[in-house]
Amino acid sequence: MNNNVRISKDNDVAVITIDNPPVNALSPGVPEGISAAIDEMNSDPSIKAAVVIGAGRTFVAGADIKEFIKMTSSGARRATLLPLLLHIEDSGKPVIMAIHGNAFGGGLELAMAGHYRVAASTAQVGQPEVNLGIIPGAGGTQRLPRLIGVAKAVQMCAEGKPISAREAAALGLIDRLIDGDLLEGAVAFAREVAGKPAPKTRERNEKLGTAAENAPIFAAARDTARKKQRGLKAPLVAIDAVEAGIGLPFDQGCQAEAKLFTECLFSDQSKALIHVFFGEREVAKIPDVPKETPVIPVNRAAVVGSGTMGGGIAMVFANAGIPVVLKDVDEAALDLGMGKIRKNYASSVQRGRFTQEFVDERLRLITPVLTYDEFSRVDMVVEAVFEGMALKKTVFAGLDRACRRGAILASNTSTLNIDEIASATSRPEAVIGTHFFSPANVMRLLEIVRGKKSSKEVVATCMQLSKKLGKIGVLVGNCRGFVGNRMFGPYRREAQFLVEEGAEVAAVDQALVEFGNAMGPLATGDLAGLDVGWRIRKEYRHLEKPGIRQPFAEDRLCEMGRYGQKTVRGWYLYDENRRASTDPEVSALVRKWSADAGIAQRQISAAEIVDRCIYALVNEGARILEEGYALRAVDIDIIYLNGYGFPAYRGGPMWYADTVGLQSVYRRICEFHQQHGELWAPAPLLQQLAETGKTFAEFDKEHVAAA
Ligand code: T1G
Repeated sequence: MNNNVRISKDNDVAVITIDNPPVNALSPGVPEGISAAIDEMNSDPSIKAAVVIGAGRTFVAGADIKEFIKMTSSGARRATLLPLLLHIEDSGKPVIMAIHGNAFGGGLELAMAGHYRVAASTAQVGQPEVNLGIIPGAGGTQRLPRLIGVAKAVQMCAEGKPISAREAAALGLIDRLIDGDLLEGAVAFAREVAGKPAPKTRERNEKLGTAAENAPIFAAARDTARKKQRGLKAPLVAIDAVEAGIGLPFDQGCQAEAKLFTECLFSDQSKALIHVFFGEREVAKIPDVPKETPVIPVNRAAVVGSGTMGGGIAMVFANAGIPVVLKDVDEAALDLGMGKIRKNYASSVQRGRFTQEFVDERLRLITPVLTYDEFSRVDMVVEAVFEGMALKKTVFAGLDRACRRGAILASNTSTLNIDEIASATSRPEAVIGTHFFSPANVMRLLEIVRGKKSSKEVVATCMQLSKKLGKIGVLVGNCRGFVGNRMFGPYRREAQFLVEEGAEVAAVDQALVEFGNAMGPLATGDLAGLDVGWRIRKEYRHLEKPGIRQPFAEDRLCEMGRYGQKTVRGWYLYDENRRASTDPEVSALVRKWSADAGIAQRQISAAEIVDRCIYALVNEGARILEEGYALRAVDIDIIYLNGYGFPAYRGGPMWYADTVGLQSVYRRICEFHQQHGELWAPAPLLQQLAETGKTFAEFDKEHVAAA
C-alpha cells in the first residue's frame, strides 16, 4: 500500500481510502495504490466486497493536471488509467464507489468502473475535461453513455458541466443516495450486493441505441457546441469520441478515445486552458500577504450609490447571503436603483437562474437608506458614485465619520487614484479599490486595487471575500486605469486608428471576434457608452504628450451625440432590440475626417488588425509588469479572460504572446514602432525577454520566486 491509498476492514467489507490532499487527484502512485488494494481484497477470503472512498472533503477530482504539463513539456507519455479501471471491473468481488464532494473527470471514470455507486446527496459528478481543452481519456466517453444513455452523456462530455448526485441517481448513474454517514451507508450497501453477480459497466450496452437513432443527437450537440463554445475544439472532439464508440467493441472505443484525447492534450488550446486553470488559483496568492494573514469578518456590508454599478454590487453581496444597506441621495434615485435590482432579479427568475424564493430572500437582504445611520454597524462599504474625484473624496470623508474603526472602505472607481481618495480619510490603511465590472452581478472579475497604505489585513480580506462573492479577485497596483482599463486604452486606440487608416468598422470588430473575443473593440465601446471614455479623455487632455498621434474618430462621434447603444447611434446603428447594423454615414464621416487630417487610406488585412490590437495589449501588459502594477503575467491573463471577453482557449494576451513567440511579437512591434511612432515603443521587459529567448511564463516563475 502507498501513502495515498490505504485499506482497512469493516468485518467482511474492505474499505479502500484514497487520501491525496487537497482533492484526491490521481497523481502518480494513487492508481497503483488502488490496484494493489483491489488485489489485496480479492485475495482475502474473509472479504466479500469493497468500498472505495475519498478522505477529506471530496471523492476524486480527476487525473493530476500537473502531470499533463510535465507530459506536454517533456513529451514523455504517462501510463493511462484504463488498465486499472478494467482491473476493478474484473474484480471477483463487487466494488462500490462511495462519492462525496466531487467525482470529476478521472474521478467519475474511476467511479464508473466500479460495479455500484452510492453518493451523498450533496455530491456532484461530471466530465469537465473540455474546460481544460481535453476530453475524458480513461473510458469516460465509453462508459458514461452505457450508464445514462447517449444524449445526456454527450451533453455532459461536451459541455463539461457537473450534475448533482440527485440528478445522477435519477439517470441511473448513482445506485443509491446516502443521507447521514456515507461510509456506513456504503458498507451496508456492499453487504446487500455481496455475493451477487457484479454488473460490469463496459458490458451494459442496452442504452447505446443505433447509429441512426443517435445521428440527430450528435448533430444537435455539435450545433450547440459551435454556438455556445465558439472556437473551442475539445467539445466537438468529445462528441466525436462518444460517437466513435457507438457500434464499436468497448476496447476499440477506448482506443479511439485515447487517440483523440492525446491529440487534444498536445494542442495549444489545452496548454492555454490548463494555464488558465492554475492561473485562476495562482492569482489568489499574494507573495507578501501570506495565507495566515488575519482577515476582517464581513457579515454586513453597505454600498453608496444605487446606479447601475451600485445596484449590481448590492446584488453581489445579497447573492452571497451578506445583508447590505444601499444608500443614495434621495428617494427618487433609490426607487430607480431598487427598481433596476428587482427587474434584474425578475429576469434571472424568468431565465431559470434563480427561484422566486431565492430572489425574495435576497431582496430581503438589501435595505435601501438615505442616511449613514446604519453605517456604524457594517464591516465593509463599497462606494459606487459618479466617477469624479471631488465627489468621491466627499463621500469618503463622510464614510470616515460614519463607519466604525476596522471597517473596510472600498471604492469601485475604474480609473481614479486610490491614494488620493484615501487621503480624504483619517484611515488610509482601511481604503482599497474594488473595481467590479458591468454588469457587476454577472461579470466574474474583481480588480482589487492596493493603495500605498492599504493594510495586509484589508488586502487579504478582499482577496478571500472575492471568492465568497463568486468573483475572481486579482490584486493590482494603483496606476491610471489599473491593469484592465490601462491595457484596454491602447487596444481600443489601435482599433480607432485602423478605421481612420481605411479599415471598415465591421471589419475591425469581425477580425477580433474571429480571433475569439466575445465582442469587437468598437462594438464594446458602443455597449459601454462612448461618452464614458470621451469624458475621461477630456479630463486628462492636459496629460497628452504633444506631437503624439491621438485617435479622433470616437471623440467626433461623441460631439455629434453618438454615444452608442444608449443613443441608438454610435459606431453602429441599433434597432429597438439593440441589434447592430453598419452605418454608412459613419464610414463617410471617418473618410472625410481622415482626409482632412491627411491620413492616407489603405487596404488593411484581418491579420494586421489582430496584431495591432492584441500586441497593443501585450506591450502595455509588459509595461505594467515591469512597473510592478501586476504581480504576474498570468494575473493579466486572468483579468482579460474574466473582464474583457478574451478567449480562454488562447490563455490570455500574455500567454498568447508566449504561444506566438516573444521574438516574433517583439519584431512585429518594432515594425509598428517604425511605422506608427512613439506609441509603439516596445516595452523594455518585452525586449529583454525576446532577446534572451524567454517567455512571460518564465518571467512569472523567476519574478514571483524572487518576491
Ligand atoms: N489536478 C491537480 N491539482 C488539482 C486538481 C487536479 N485535478 N484539482 C484541483 N487541484 C489543486 C488546485 O490547483 C489547488 O491547488 C487545490 O487543488 C485546490 O483546488 C483522465 C483527463 C475539484 C471543484 O477538471 O475543478 O481527469 O492552488 O482551489 O475551489 O479523463 O479544484 O491550493 O496549490 O480549485 O474547492 C478533470 C479540477 C481533470 C477538476 C475543487 N478534473 N478541479 O475546487 O479547490 S482531467 C477537473 C476543480 C481528467 C481523465 C481526465 C476544483 C474542485 P493550490 P481549488 P476548490
